[in-house]
Amino acid sequence: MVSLNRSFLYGIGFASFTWIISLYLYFQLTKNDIVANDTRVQTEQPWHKYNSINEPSQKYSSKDKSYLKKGSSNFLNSGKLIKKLQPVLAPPSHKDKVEEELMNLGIVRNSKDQEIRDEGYKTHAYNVLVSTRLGYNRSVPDTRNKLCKDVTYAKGLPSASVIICFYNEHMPTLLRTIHSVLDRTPKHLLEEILLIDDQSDIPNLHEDIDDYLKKNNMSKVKLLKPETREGLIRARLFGARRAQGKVLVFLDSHVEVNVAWIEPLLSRIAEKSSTVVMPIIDIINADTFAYTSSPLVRGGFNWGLHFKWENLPKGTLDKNEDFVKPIKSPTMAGGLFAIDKKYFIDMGEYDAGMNIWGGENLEISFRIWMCGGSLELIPCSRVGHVFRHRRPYGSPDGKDTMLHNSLRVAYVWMDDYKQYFLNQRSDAKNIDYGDISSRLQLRKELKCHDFDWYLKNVYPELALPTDDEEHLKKKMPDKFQPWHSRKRNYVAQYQIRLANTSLCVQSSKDTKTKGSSLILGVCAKNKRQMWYETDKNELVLAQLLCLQAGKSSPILYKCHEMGGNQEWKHKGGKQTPIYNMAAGTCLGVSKKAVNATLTMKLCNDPELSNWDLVV
Ligand code: UD2
Ligand code: MN
Repeated sequence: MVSLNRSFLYGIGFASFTWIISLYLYFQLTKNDIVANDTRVQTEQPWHKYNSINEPSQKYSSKDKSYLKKGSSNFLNSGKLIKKLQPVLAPPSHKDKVEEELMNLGIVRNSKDQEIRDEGYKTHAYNVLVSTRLGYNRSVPDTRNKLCKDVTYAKGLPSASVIICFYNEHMPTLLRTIHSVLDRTPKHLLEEILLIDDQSDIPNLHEDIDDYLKKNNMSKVKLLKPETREGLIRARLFGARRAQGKVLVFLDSHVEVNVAWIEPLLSRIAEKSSTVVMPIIDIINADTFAYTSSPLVRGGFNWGLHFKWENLPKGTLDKNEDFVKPIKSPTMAGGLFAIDKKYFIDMGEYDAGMNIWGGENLEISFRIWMCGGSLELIPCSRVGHVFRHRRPYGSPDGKDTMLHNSLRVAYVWMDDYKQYFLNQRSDAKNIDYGDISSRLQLRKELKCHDFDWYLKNVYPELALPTDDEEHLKKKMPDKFQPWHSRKRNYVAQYQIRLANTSLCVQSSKDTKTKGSSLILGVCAKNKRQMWYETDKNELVLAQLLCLQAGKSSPILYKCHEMGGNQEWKHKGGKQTPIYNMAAGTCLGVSKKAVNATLTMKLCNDPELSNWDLVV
């Protein structure tokens, strides 16, 4: 106790001492530039600052003026200091921003970085360079509707077991998933995190995770491993059967949960144990790890039995309160949901005859609705998920497990409607989908509605292949709200000239040809050289196609509006690098000559990667 007090006093003493020094430095620096200090802190840990929960917009919109509004404007508008301070306190100009970006996350500094990045894409299908550099505890923008902040939840919510199964997940990404849960879940609501290693074969991955958990005393996290590779469906079952919590929460192994994510889920289950609830799945860009808000969309499917996102039926979001209320959804995406543990068991858990990946999400969705439960989206609960462009693993026997699993869904749950699926999949004829008798038995015991009931009552908007035009018209038009405005906002227009030359970037073919490369041409004011910058940092040639980073060279491609390889940062004016964060490299050229092809280069060669933006 005494020694504790003493060190406490030393602590205060030390703190005061550093405080005095800071004051001294403050006065010294005022003579020059008092906020330089501030800026330095920002640039050393840039993500710390711009991913801060309260300032979500600072990172991705270089035109954002919110920087000015945050506390500094009054100070700026008064006193003689203003002239001296402004350049530093002003909203980050393109210059500051680019320098920040260049120094951080995505940048490929050398061939070692390039190798890590390339290997990472092969094994994980996302940018591990960025993910590693983000660390384990970044904050994410609070993407909830403002009204969510006023909602209060009852005391005594049930506790949850969070079940995360993984196969060959990238360790820092998995650890960030775990830390986000530990950091943003009230302790008393988190019974445990069950990590199910589905026989990953990355050398030492299991041991390294185990070590990390032990070294950091993370006793709430239990690392388990089934004896064989089970696939995500049976791996989740393996976890669920060992869970101690009252509610099971399933998550993928590359997610980050948002502020107050679990309370609204648990609260809804506490109200009614037969509701299965899902957070809104926000988007973590696989190339940049940018965290962005998802619009409110619900789950549907098509007759190939593929899950799809779709707009909410008209009228779902009429009033303000509708943005915090549960929203019914015909299906779930599969990865992220919470369910009462007893209800999960009574309802027949998962179909353990399903392998590796696919189909289980529609199976559990149909089952919940048809057998008396309901499936809801909870708008105040948000969890970001890394959406990859491809799945980086297959099944051990090379079989199409999605087809195998979908056949089980069709034969157990879809009655005569399964024919629509089978008509689409002629390759399904001779596939052995295993024994489904116990699942048919379950359907009988639970006295479930038939599939016709489901379509009429839960998903009347789904078009049937037999619908005539009139039916289709009734189902489709005006039923859905547009949630994605396609209007493009141009903020600047310029030619891109290689610094100290009279050569400008132009399309190698005409401006309409998708996939064409870029070359240098003698600067001339024609549309093949006219670039339009959008508010999403896209560079659109002649207002038609977007500049897109490739592995070794950029191309012109249809604008996809997802950032990443079509998002370019520069400091404006003259002598600027043009940086693509997804690629981690800069726009460059192999030589200073007419017809030289544009390439993606490390950003450290000003001769061949500095540009003037000529208005
Ligand atoms: C979506 C779901 C996913 C699952 C899948 C259909 C979301 C966000 N994700 O695909 O949860 O429902 O649709 O089956 O809704 N894994 C294993 N063992 C395996 C294969 C995968 O443990 O053999 C793990 C994997 O590491 C990951 C999870 O299962 O944590 C889901 O796999 P995914 O991320 O490849 O699936 P995703 O998001 O494409
Ligand atoms: Mn996933």
